[in-house]
Amino acid sequence: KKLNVAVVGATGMVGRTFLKVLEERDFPFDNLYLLASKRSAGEKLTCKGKEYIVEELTEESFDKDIHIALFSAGGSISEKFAPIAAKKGVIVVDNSSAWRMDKEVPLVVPEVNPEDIAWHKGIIANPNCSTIQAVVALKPLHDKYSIKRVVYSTYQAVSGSGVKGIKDLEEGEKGNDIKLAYDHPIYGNCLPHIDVFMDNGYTKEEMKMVNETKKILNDYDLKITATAIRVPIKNCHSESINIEFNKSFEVEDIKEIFRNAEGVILKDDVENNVYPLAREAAGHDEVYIGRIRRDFSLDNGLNLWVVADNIRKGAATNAVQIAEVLANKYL
Ligand code: 11C
Repeated sequence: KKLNVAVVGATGMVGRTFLKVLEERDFPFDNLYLLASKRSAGEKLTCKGKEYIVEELTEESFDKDIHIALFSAGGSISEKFAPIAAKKGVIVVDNSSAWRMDKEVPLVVPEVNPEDIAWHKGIIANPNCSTIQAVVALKPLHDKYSIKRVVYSTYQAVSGSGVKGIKDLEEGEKGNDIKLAYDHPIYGNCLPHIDVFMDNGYTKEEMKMVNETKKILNDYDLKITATAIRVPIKNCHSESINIEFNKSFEVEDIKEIFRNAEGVILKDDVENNVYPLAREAAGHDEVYIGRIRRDFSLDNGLNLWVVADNIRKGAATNAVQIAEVLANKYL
C-alpha cells in the first residue's frame, strides 16, 4: 500500500527540519510533495537523496493522492487549508496554533497521549514547543504521584520566532540593534514577552502552556501558571518547572522514572556539574531533564530543569512522530 506525504510550508525553518527528520527516521513514504507560497515555488529541496521541486500551495494541491500532510506555514494558512485537505481525505498534522484548542481536534505528544490520535476527524494538532517538552516531563510523574499544581518559567530561544528572531540576535551580536521579531533588542536582554499580551495580563505563549498542558494530560483540574521569557540564545528552550504533587515521593524514584521514560535523557549529576544544557540538546530529538530536587517550601514539591530542541522535538520531530503512529497503526 502506498503512503504519500505532503509538507506544507516546506521552505520555512520547521519545513526544512521536517525533511531532515523524515530522512533521519527513514519515514516510509512513497511520494513526497513539497508545498509553499507562490514566492517559494520552484525552489529545490532534497530528502532521502532525492531532489524535489517546491510547488505552490493551492486548493487543488490536495486533489493528489496524499495520505498525510505536515503543515507548518502559519496559523492563517492552516485555518484555510487544513479543512480543505481534510475534506479530501488527507490527514493533516498541523504545527500552528489554529486548531489546538478545537474540541474536535486531538492535541498530541506521542510519548504522552498517542491514544488521542484515534478520534481525529482529519486534523491532528501539534502542540506549542514549550508545552511539548514540559508534558513529556510531567506525564510519567502525573501518572504516579498525581500533580496538583505546576509553575512554569521558561527561557526560550530566538529560533521560536523563526528567521527574524535569529536575525535580531545575530545583528545584535554585531552591535546592530534591529527589531524584526521583538519590541526590544534581544541581544543582552531577557524579554518577558512572547507572543501578544492578553486581557488577563498574561501573554498568549503563557496561556498556551496553561491550556495545552491541561488538554494533553486530559486533566482540567490541574492548577497551572506560567511566565515565558525570550532569552538571547539561538536554539533550544529551557524551562524551570515547579510541581506540587498530591502524593508523596522520593527524589531517587523520580530519577529512576526519568531514566526509563520514553523520549527522555536524564542529565543529573551536580557533583560533576552535569545538567541539561541548550547547546547539548540542540540537534537532538529527546527531552533533557535534570536539577531534580525537592522543593522544601511545599509538602510534596519538586523542581526540574527541562531542555529540548524547540525546532525538533518542539515542532518537526513531534509532528513526524504523530505521522509514524498514523502510518504504523491507522493507515
Ligand atoms: C516561540 N513557542 O518560542 C513559540 C513558537 O504556537 O506554535 C511557536 C508558536 C506556536 O516563540
